[in-house]
Amino acid sequence: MPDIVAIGEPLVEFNQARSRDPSAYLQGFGGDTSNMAIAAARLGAHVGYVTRVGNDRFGRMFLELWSSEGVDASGVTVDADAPTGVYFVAHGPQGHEFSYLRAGSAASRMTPETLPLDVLRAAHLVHASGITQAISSGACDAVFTAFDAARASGAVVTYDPNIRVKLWPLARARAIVMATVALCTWCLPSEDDVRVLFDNLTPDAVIDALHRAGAQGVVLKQGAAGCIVSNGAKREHVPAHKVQSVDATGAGDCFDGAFATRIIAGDDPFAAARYATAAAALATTGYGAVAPLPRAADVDRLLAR
Ligand code: KDG
Repeated sequence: MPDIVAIGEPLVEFNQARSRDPSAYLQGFGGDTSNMAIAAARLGAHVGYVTRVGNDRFGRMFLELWSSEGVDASGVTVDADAPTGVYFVAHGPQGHEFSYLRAGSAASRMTPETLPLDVLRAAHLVHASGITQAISSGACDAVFTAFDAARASGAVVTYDPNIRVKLWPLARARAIVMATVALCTWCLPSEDDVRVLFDNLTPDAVIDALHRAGAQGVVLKQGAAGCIVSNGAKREHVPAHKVQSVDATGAGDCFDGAFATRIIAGDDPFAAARYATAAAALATTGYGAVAPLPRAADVDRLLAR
């Protein structure tokens, strides 16, 4: 049984190519929690993924991808009546922008009843995101059930709010995310997330608020500025590495996968965050969410630089 289990929605990716033709898209793979699982697998963790995919070409492509990446897909169900989701990435002056074709997808038909509870109960770390919760009320309930099961068996719970305002009403997003923060061992928000959750708080005030809401630990991911790690007793800023970034899609997911991998391997959270910061920097050096995810040797090389 896998040590780390992630739950969510995989999306086939069409990423605008940086060619002269803006209508050219490169096909890749995405979906924040699938990205996280693949990142962790590439960094040496034993990872499983829980979702539903359509009985279609894209669903089969994901099953092949997870198999080739060493992600255990025994928690994946093929749904004969709904498609695998898709998203498009466009690149503009404000960075990347996502458009989705995911309403009614197979993954959105997850419910607490469809969860492989045996896989979740055996895991040492369970991960989900606000995107998993935003795709449907059944999937949202499934995250609460999975986190309850993880907490009952003493597993680490990692949670990335990854708030996508296109996917759910703001008031619901804020309410669900803050209710979930109360359940997590490690809350892993980005600066974009905290801008949606709080009005104009300093990073320290954000971390205080997340601890007050019940998070045992917080890592505030600050992109090119690195991250701030707080275990409740101690706080540390981890600077980012300078790399030639071309596309930040999936960098936060890579951080989550690398952080989970090192926590399960026994690192303290500050060392795990240093490692994850290096892994996330490398994830920005190529296009797409999955293709540039680094392997352990790449991260070791950057850390040694
Ligand atoms: O973090 C990258 C993800 O956002 C991307 O792969 C697509 O999961 C995705 C989403 O729903 O935005």
